[in-house]
Amino acid sequence: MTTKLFSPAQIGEIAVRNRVFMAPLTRCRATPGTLAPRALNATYYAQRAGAGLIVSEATQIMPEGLGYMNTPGIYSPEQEAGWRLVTDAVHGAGGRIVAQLWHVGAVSHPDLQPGGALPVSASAFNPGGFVHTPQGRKERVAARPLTLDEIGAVVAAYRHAAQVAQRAGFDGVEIHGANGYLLEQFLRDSINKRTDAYGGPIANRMKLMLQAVDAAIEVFGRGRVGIRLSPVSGANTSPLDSNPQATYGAVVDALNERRIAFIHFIEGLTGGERKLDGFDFERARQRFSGAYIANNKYTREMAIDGVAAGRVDAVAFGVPFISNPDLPRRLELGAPLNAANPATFYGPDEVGYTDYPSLDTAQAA
Ligand code: 8OZ
Repeated sequence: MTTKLFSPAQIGEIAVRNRVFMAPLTRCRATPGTLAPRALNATYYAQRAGAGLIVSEATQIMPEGLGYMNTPGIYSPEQEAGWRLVTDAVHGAGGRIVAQLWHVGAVSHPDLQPGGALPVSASAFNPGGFVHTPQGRKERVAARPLTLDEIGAVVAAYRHAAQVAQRAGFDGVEIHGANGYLLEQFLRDSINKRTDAYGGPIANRMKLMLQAVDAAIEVFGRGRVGIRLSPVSGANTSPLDSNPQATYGAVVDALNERRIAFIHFIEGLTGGERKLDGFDFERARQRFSGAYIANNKYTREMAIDGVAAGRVDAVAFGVPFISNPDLPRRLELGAPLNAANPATFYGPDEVGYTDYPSLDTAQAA
C-alpha cells in the first residue's frame, strides 16, 4: 500500500509529486545591494526539489516591503534574472516552486526604507522590539498609515511582482497573508484603526488582502494562486483580532468564492505551540474547496495520518527542510533527521545553508 503523503496530487493547476511541501523560510542570503537571488540560492532550492511543492522564502514586492537585511526582492530585472536561476534549477531537478509575495508593512525600520522614510501600515502601528539594520540594532518605531493612493500603488506592486514571478518561471504564487505583516495589519481590528473604505467592518479590513489575491489571479489564473494565513498567531508581536473566527472565516469564504488553488494555514503559533483556540481550522477545511496545506510542528506520523484521513491535502515543513534537503525521502524511509543549527538560519553564507547532507552524500562520505 502506498502512503498518501508520498503520492502525487493536483494543487489547483500545479501537479506535485508528493504532499510533503517546503514551507517559506527566510534565510537572508540574497545578493547585498540588488537583493537578487544568486547561484548559491539556486543550489539550495535545487537540493530541496524533492518536495512536492516549494514555497519560496518571503520575497518583497517593492522596496518599501523590506523588513530584514538581505531578503530577496521580486520587482527588479536583476531579481527576475536571479529567480530564473532558482526556478530553472528546481524544475531541472523535477520540482515545483511558487513565489511567496510579501510586504512587511510596519515590521521594518527607517534604516531599511527608501530615503529613510517611516515604514507604512494600515494605521500608526508600532510592532515594538528590535530590528537589525545596516546601521546596527535599532528599536522599531510607529509606522505611517498608507493613503488611499498609496494603497492603490501597493496593489499594483502585487500585480507587478506576480508578473515578475511569471516571467521568472515560477509555477504560481503564495500571497503572504500571515505573521503580522502588512496584509494582516489591515485585516486585524487590533491594528487597523482606519475610518475609510479599508477600515471598520471585516469586508473593509480584508479588502487589501483580497485585492492582492485578485491581482495575482489576473496574472497567473486562480489555479496557480494560494495564500498563507495565521488566524491565531501573534508572530511579530502582532496583537490578535478580537474575533479570529468571524474575521478569518469571512476571508476563507471570500477565497473559496475565488476558487484559488490553496490556503496554507499556520495551525497555532508560528514556529511554536499548536494552540488552535480561537479559530476552527477543521471548519475552514470543510468550507474551502481548494487544497488545505497544513503547517506547524507536524511530525511524520501526524502528516501521514492527517493526509490519509483527508483532514489536510499536504503538509508543509519548515525547519526540518533547512537541515534535511531530502526530507520527503527521509520521511518515506523513516530515516533519521539531521538537527538544524539556528545560529546559521539567517545568513550569511553557504554554512548551514547548502552543506546539510542528504542520505546519499552522508553514505558517500
Ligand atoms: C523569520 C525571520 C524573518 C522573517 C515570517 C517571513 O515570519 C517571515 C520571517 C521569519 O513570515
